[in-house]
Amino acid sequence: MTDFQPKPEHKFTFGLWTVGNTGADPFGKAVRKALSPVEIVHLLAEVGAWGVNFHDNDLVPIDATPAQRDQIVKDFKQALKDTGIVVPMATTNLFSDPAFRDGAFTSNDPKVRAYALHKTMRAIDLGVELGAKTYVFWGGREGTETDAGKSALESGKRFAEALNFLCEYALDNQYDLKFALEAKPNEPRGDIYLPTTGAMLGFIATLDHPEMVGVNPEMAHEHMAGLNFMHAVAQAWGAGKLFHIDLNDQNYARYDQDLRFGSQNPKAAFFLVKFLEDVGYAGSRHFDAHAYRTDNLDGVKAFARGCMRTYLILKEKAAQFNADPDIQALLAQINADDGSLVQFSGKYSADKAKSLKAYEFDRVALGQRGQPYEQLDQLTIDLLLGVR
Ligand code: GLT
Ligand code: MN
Ligand code: MN
Repeated sequence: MTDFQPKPEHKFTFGLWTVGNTGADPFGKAVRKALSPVEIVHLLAEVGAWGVNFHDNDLVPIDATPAQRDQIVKDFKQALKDTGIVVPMATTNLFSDPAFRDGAFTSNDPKVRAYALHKTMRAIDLGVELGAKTYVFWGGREGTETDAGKSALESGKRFAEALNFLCEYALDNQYDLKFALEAKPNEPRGDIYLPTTGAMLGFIATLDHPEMVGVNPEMAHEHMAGLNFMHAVAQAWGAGKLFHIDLNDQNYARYDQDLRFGSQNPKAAFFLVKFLEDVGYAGSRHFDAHAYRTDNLDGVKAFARGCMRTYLILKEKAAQFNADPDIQALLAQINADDGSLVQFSGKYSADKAKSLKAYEFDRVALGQRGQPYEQLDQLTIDLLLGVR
């Protein structure tokens, strides 16, 4: 049993916008005081995080003068130096300003599309200056409420054109940077384009530099779409595209809740952590969530500590699952293979196809084999509930 204390090697990160969340929502004002980026860096160090991520305007207000920008960046760098907190990821706010009311890269207004590129290039420069190696694109306003006036086909082309431009920009500047696309089905738009991680993976293959672009799947976003998050992550991993991950929680079919990691559906969180640890995912574990609106600053710290603690508890549970003799015996039974049809596995050949077509299967016998998934799942539940 470990003490579940976060350490730098766990690569736990938070966005400035996560622990900095003031609790404002569409129905009510802020309930917590806004913390400065420097205060947030110190808070993250206090709770034991490894890194901090930010949108350009989380750090530098959109209307800051160049002199103000320089001072803010200087103070932020000093806070990073004082605490040892690093910046693994950065991103652009392409959703808050009224200019982006109909999207950024997919806006019907070419001036807005040009401004979105301008803003993103500057934000990339800022991220790289602070050490970011991953650059996230979350197209929160890239979508519609009505399809009467915005072409989904044209929007896809515009989005691709923007990403192609920005890949060239990063290459031209010799930035050591990868892009990670984050899907979300809806909110703030009625429908957001490329609504799932699977859709993003298909889209990436159409880009000019697919090798530079991967995904940033978010647990809550896949849950909003009613999907199994771990399956999406597995597909991304299998494609070599898991460049980043946003961990949080979410009740299915609700508004965008961004709950503390593992707080809503610990079983799904367990299988996710088990997956990441089993395959050896080495990137950031970024918690894109925030404290309940009911809570004050102490609650924000409890929230941040809780995300990391739950991850580490589930990591230990995953190791326990892998070492449990009863669980492993069931898994061996489930995956048993007597090798009698090995000649049909693997790559295609004409001979193989011919003999497989001619082979006589005992279909009824195939249908009689059951699987002990009930037993295995109950052992998993016993383990998660702490009686194993
Ligand atoms: C916003 C969104 C998140 C994204 C952030 C990155 S901003 O909070 O809800 O899911 O990851 O732009
Ligand atoms: Mn979210
Ligand atoms: Mn996110």
